[in-house]
Amino acid sequence: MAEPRVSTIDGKLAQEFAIPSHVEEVKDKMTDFAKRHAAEGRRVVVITSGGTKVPLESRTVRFLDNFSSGRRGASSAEYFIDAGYAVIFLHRHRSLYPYTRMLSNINMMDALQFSSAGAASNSGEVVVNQQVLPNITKVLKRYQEVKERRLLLPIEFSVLSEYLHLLRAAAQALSTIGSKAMFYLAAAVSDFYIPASEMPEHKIQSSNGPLQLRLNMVPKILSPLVKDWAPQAFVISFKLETDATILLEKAQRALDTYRHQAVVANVLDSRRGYVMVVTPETQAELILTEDDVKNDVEIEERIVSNLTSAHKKFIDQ
Ligand code: 9Z3
Repeated sequence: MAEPRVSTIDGKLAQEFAIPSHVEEVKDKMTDFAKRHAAEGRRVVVITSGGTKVPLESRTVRFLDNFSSGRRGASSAEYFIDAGYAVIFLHRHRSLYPYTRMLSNINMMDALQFSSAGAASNSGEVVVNQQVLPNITKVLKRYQEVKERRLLLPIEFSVLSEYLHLLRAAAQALSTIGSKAMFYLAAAVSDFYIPASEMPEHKIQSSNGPLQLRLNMVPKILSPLVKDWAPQAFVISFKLETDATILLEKAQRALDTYRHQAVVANVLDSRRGYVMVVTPETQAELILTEDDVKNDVEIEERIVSNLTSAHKKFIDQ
């Protein structure tokens, strides 16, 4: 049998970005996860979330980071599960996580205490204190149901090379379920990196004077993902700008270039209350009103609702 075609990006990934040792194992896990859920009639979404780290030294002391709290990815994961999807959550280590994000303002040590029986001696059973109990119970119920039904598969990355290889593995794993797969690429991914061959091994010395960096361009991974790795999947990228006037044009340009299904376009400062979902034919503005905000409505609920309907149409066609 002929070898599969190796695109230049596949070659570049192998040469310039360290391959994580567990990538094949993770790919098998993702393939099993996708096939099991698709067989049970569920659609499967890969959500990328959080920012990538780009190391400046191979024994890394310093790195460049892309900004993202992970809230968009984590909250979207919950809404996708509510909509009947199974979720592969490819996220930055220690960024916000589905369900536990709702408890992230609680200090665990303040939430726990010894039960009254052991209180005097500071021993015995540890219980959750009454102030946070209702909140924790509510989140725990949802979390445990998701765990029992095995609807969430978490995969972690920290550095850009891990993100790139794991995303490729996810795309290949989900190519087994065709159009039932969705990619929701909300992670904030670096455009620049230092190739392994040009990276100093040891800590850069400040005694050598001011530091000048020359960074290479990261290969545009969306292109092989759409064309080669998961050509039947429904693919959504995110476009982040700080200048609102160029947002729509940049989103449309991305659609023209990569020929995927939609771009969710947002501006850093207003991203919690306003996004545009841009497709080759349509532009939908999703806006939270003051009342929505008062009622704790999150914009991710609207984004996910818009995209799950579009995915259904895509599959039916
Ligand atoms: C986004 O635009 C996400 O919506 C945010 C979410 C990162 C702004 P938070 O995690 O924020 O809730 O704090 N993600 C994509 C960002 C990105 O890196 N886009 C690049 C670009 O726009 C590459 S596709 O050029």
